[in-house]
Amino acid sequence: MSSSYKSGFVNIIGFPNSGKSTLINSIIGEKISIITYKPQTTRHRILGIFNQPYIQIVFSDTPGIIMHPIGLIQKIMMQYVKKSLEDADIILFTTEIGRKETIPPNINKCLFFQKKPIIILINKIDKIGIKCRENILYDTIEYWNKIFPKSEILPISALKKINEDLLINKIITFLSEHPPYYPNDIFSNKSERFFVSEIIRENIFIFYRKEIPYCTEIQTELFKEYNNFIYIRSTIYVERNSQKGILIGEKGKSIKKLEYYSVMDIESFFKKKVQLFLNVKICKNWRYDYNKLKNFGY
Ligand SMILES: Nc1nc2c(ncn2[C@@H]2O[C@H](COP(=O)(O)OP(=O)(O)OP(=O)(O)O)[C@@H](O)[C@H]2O)c(=O)[nH]1
Ligand SMILES: [Mg+2]
Repeated sequence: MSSSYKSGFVNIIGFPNSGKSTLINSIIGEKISIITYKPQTTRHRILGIFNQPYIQIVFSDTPGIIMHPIGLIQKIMMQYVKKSLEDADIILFTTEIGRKETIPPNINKCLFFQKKPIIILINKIDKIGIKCRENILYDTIEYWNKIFPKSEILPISALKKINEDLLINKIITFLSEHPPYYPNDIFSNKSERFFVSEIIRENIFIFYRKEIPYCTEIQTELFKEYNNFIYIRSTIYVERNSQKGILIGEKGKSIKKLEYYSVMDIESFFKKKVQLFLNVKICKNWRYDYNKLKNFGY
C-alpha cells in the first residue's frame, strides 16, 4: 500500500440523543447504528469505516455520556466511552444547538488528559429557524469555547448533512500517514447477527414504552443465508415475567407487530427476503449481573 495513505480512528462521543448515531450513519451511508428519539439508545461501540482514495477514517459510535450511570450496564457503557477516548486519534464531541450541558468530571478528566485533537460539533442547527439561529448558535459556541478553548467548533446538522463535507475535510487534515486499518470493502466491525439484534431493539424502542426498551436485550442465535432468503432466529430477553407479558401482548398481538416491522427493516438492510423467529425469555436482572452482561457481549 502506498505510504501516502492516510488513516486514523475518529471517535464520536457526546450527550445522549445528541445525534452521534445519526452522524455516523450519514457519513458511512449505511444504517450501522440504530437511532431513536429516546436517550441511551446506543449500548455498544460500533465502528463505521469510511473510505476514499488514499484515505480511511475509522469512526466509532459510542453510548451517550451519562452523569450518574445506574446499574452495571450503564457503568460498562461509560467504560466504552472512556476506552474510546484512549484509542482515538481524533475526538468528535457532539452537543446540540441551544443546550449547555455539563460533562461528568471523570469523562472531562479523560478528555483533557489525552491531549488529542477534539472537534466540537454543535448538531441539529436545522432545528432552529434561520432568523433566530445566529444568536442561539453564537451563545452555544461561546459556552463551549470556554470549556474547549483550543478546539475547533463546527455547527452541523447530521440529519440534513449540513457541513458534513467540511467536517470530513477537517478530519483529513488531522490524519497521519498510515496504511488502512481495515480492508476497504467492509463498512463495520459488527456481525450480521449484531445488526439483526439492533434492528429488533430499534423496533422495541418504537413500539414499547417506559422501561421496556431499556430492560430488553436481543441475542440472534441463528443467521442462515440461503439463495433467496435468510433464516433468522432471535431471542428477546427481559428481566421479569410481567415484562414478558407486555412484550408478547394480548394473544401475541404486540410481538407479531414487532416481528412484522423488524422483518421489513431487516429485509431492507440485507436486501433479501427474511424469515424471522422471535422468542421471549426471562433473564433475571441481567442489567445488574456481571456474568450475564458478559455473556450478552458487554
Ligand atoms: N432536527 C435534527 N434532529 C436530529 C439531528 N441529528 C439527530 N437528530 C435526532 O435526534 C434523535 C437522537 O438521535 P441519535 O442519533 O439516536 O442520537 P445519539 O446521540 O446516538 O443517542 P444515544 O445513542 O441515545 O446516545 C433522533 O430522533 C434523531 O432523528 C439533526 O441534525 N437535526
Ligand atoms: Mg446512538
